[in-house]
Amino acid sequence: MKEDFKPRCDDVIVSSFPKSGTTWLKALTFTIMHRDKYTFSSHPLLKLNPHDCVPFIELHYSLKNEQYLETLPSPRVLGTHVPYSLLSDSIKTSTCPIIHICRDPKDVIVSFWHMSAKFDWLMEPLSFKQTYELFCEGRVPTGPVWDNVLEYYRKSLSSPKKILILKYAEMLKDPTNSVMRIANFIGCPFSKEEMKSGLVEKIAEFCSFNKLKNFDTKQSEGNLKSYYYRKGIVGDWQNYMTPEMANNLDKITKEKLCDSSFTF
Ligand code: PAP
Repeated sequence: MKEDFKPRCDDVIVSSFPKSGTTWLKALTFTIMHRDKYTFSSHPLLKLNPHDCVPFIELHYSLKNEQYLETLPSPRVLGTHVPYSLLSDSIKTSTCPIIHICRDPKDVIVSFWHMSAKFDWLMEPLSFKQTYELFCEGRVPTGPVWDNVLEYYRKSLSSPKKILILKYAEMLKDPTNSVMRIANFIGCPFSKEEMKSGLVEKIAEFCSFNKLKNFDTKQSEGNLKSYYYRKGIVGDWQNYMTPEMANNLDKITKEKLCDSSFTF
């Protein structure tokens, strides 16, 4: 992927550390970008998981099925969990915008642990404590969670037109504002007429947790709904971590972020 992938100039890339809200961001970006093409009553997301509408670039390379990406019509929305430093130069130097979503590592760990338990055919299930410890050590897929967001964050400071950072908790508080920010960032802002018609709110509602979770989508083996929709809230870590575990992780997070102005 690093050597071979060539973005198109009208691609939009959504990036994230796993379990940070990727599915949601994919649904929002796809719906915003294709709002002239699909009505809500005949929308692909009614039948397809957002991950089937917005494929992960690296997944198709790992399956040796990268040609699939070429078959998608423009403009494409593509996803990646790859850290910024490992992205291809062709993506970094292209004009295509990157939207990065991030989330409090405490909630990421909980979400990740629930997801990993579903992969018992691939790996021995880990206890929550084991998962927590591996996260604290940074020994997790796609690298330490702090480095992942910091790489994108630092780049967004020097190239604000290239990278937009969105925070899961802020998006949950004000989803319509997030819809507007995404639309402005990818260069298709809402017109006055669209805003008056309530389209921004309708898109936020269409991509809300309860809506996406309950659409009667086709469930392929690799894309079961239960992988991507669980609770969709902020603060579920309180049901899994002792105050000591939470304080310890917050301390590590603070240390890792101390050279930056970034907070989750
Ligand atoms: P992925 O890395 O496997 O693609 P990702 O979509 O990044 O997963 O994260 C899944 C989390 O986003 C889940 O969080 P939870 O386990 O704490 O519940 C999932 O519930 C949440 N999520 C999915 N869709 C939405 C949505 N529309 N609004 C808010 N949260 C959502």
